[in-house]
Amino acid sequence: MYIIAPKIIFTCDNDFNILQDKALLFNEKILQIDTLKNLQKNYPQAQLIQIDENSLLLPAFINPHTHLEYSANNGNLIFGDFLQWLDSIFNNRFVLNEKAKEKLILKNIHKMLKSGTATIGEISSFGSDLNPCIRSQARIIFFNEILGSNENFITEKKEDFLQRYEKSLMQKNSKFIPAISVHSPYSTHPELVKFAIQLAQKNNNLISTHFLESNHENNWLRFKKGGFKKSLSKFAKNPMSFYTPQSFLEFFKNQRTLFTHCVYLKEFELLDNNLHSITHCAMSNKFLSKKTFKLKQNLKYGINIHLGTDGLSSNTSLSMLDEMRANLLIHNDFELEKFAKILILMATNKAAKALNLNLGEIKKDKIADFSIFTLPNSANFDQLPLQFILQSKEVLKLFIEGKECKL
Ligand code: MCF
Ligand code: FE
Repeated sequence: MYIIAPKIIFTCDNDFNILQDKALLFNEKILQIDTLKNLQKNYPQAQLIQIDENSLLLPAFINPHTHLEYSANNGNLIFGDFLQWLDSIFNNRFVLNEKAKEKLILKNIHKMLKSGTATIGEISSFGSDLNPCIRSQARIIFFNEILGSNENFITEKKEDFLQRYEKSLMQKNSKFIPAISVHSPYSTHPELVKFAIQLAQKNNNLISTHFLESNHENNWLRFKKGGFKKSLSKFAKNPMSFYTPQSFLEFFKNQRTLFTHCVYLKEFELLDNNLHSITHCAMSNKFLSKKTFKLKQNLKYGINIHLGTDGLSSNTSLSMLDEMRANLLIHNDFELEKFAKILILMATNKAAKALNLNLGEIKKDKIADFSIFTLPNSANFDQLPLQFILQSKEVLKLFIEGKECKL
């Protein structure tokens, strides 16, 4: 058992309560929150962890959407228009994947840990991220990707997917959670979607899917027209738009799913507030989507919305702090101090709910995933969350399941 006594705690409960001069008693879980004096009196055998006097403790960030296999992108991919980007992905993906060796992926996970992220939702396209993900200190939700629009290759696509998926199932533990990614409605044949969801239901897996990300996808699903027809004709003779937004959502009816992007979603009433959530990737949308996700407006629908960075394929950083700072700049219809609290919850509490994990809050019985940062010199409690986002880059310490990470 350990005790840690920061100056300030962001509990990241729904009301964003902030605690001053309280300490945590923890092992793999948070056991008690009380004054240091009381904890030391009641648990004399617990070891006190030495930290700076002026420190801030908060739940470790959760980034539920990365593409680590694209970590080698260094300007190779075209930003500004989704179909041009997609073309550049097709032309570069094997070269980029070849360059994103285990060492580079581990380096990026390490950077994420340093920036305060303990849980990573990794979209795995090729399976070359499996080893580094297992070897890393992070908690990984490993979303094995399935895609393919040509009906002549369905069997091959299923087999390729199953090989990767089964390999990941063998590694399952509390810090490595196999899951499934249905790439998107424009790239995934209904038979593959059905197949993936059946497997997910059988094995109680989470699903993640890219949905209504770009103007082109919006035109393709709603009006069956636009540039997608030409783009997809490389893969099938006469490409078809398989779904409407409604018919795609219908497949995910009883399935816990993270819908990534949803920039062009209008049918919020078709989402299930208990099982569905939206992963908002503001930086990625800025570069690929043509339009901004209406965060303030969409929060009113009551659906759980959390943050993700997406991969270095459509971002320049995998740090949730950088992503929060980008959100502060991109969405200008919020009151700043309030927005900072909303963003921190979207990187902790809300993401934990989306993934159905016992994380994301500093509360008795939660898993002890938390970070320690230098406390900013903030004038008052209302400014503190905003100044934390603006001033923080790297953790002083990071704990995952109560164990201090080597950083
Ligand atoms: O999230 C971004 C943009 N939207 C869709 N896909 C990707 C993103 N970053 C990487 N990807 C990958 C995706 O996983 O690009 C490929 C898929 O493997 C595009 S389809 C061949
Ligand atoms: Fe993505």
